[in-house]
Order: sequence, then structure tokens, then C-alpha cells
Amino acid sequence: MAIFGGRRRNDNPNLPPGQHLTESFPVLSAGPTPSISADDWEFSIRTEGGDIHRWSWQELLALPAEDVTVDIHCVTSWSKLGTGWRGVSLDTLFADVDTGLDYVMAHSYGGYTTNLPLEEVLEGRAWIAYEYDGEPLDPEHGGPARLLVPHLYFWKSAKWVRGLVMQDDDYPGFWEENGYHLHGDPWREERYA
Ligand SMILES: Nc1nc2c(c(=O)[nH]1)N[C@H]1C(S)=C(S)[C@@H](COP(=O)(O)O)O[C@H]1N2
Ligand SMILES: [Mo]
Repeated sequence: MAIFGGRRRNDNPNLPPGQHLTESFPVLSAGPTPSISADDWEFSIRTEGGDIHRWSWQELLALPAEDVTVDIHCVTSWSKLGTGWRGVSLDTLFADVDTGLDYVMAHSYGGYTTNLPLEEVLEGRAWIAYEYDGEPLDPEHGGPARLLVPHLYFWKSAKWVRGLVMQDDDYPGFWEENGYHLHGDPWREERYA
């Protein structure tokens, strides 16, 4: 650890400023873990005009899946490098979605929300993940499925995700309304508004 211009830096090029490494996998939830059975689970994308694209659990599993290894960065300052996930790319889910809107609000079972620009969840940058480290995703980490948007702080990766709603503007979600940054890029330390 060295001090440059009063700013804390670290020697690991994969570690954003102000972050430290953790080997454990902390659980951070604003409320209780909702329990959703696979039979009741559904994921949807809603566009302007009320158009709704829906996937049941079986339909999600039938889509092409990707195995991704990514670094995750929590705004509370822990980072975990090289985490392994399996899930469906949002490119796949958006393939037949026709929208002129530029923002999405992710909604979770349990009520959590978080906002994202559409272009930042496309082109291989976001997934609906249902396995972690080769195992079904633990309920406390968002199982049966969570959003995974690893290039932004981990609060953007909505656990127990149930759908995305297209928005005409970058309206704040749960943490963004409570002082977190609208965007959340860890490399720019976009922690708080
Ligand atoms: N539905 C939901 N998703 C959520 C949260 C939450 O409270 N509810 N917390 C966010 C925050 S602040 C972080 S850091 C990560 C934590 O994920 P983890 O518990 O799997 O480490 O989930 C994010 N997604
Ligand atoms: Mo977080």
C-alpha cells in the first residue's frame, strides 16, 4: 500500500481504488431472503406500450448458457477476484425485445430495485446468473437467479431478480435513492451521489 497524492492505492492492477481483497463471500441484503420455488419463478422484460417478454424457470434453463469468470466489487470496499458463474447473457434475453428506451430498472422478488443504462447490460456485460462456483446459486446470494453486472459495483447485481422494466430516464433504484451513485463504476469510485 502506498500513498500517492493523499489517495489510497493498491498494488494489484485488478483491484479498483479504495478496495481490498476478500477470499470469503460476504452476504449483503437490505431485507430478508425471499424464497421462490422454481415453479413460481418467472423473469420478464417489460417495454414501453406494456409489451411483456416472459420466461419460466424451465425456459430460462433452456436458453444458451455462458460460464463467466469475473471480478466483483462491493461499494463497502471488498472485492473478490475470479468468481465463477453460469447464466444467460442479457444479449440473449433482449434478442427479440424491441425498445426505444435507454434505461432499465431491475426489480427483485422482495422489492429491491436498481437502475442501469441499457447499453451497459448488453454486449456481454450482464447475465441472469443461476450457478456460482459450479453449484446452484445459494438463496442468500440471490438464488434461484440474480442479475450479474460485474463491471459496476455489486449493488447493481440485483439478487432474486424477477424482471427488467424499460425506463425513459435513469430513475434511481433502492440504494440510488438512498445516496448511492446513479451509475456505480468502481474504477471511477462512483460510490455515492
Ligand atoms: N434483491 C437484492 N439484491 C441485492 C441486494 C439486496 O439487498 N437485495 N444487495 C446488493 C448489494 S449492496 C450487494 S454488495 C450485493 C451483495 O451480494 P451478495 O450478498 O451475494 O454478496 O447484492 C446486491 N443485490
Ligand atoms: Mo453492496
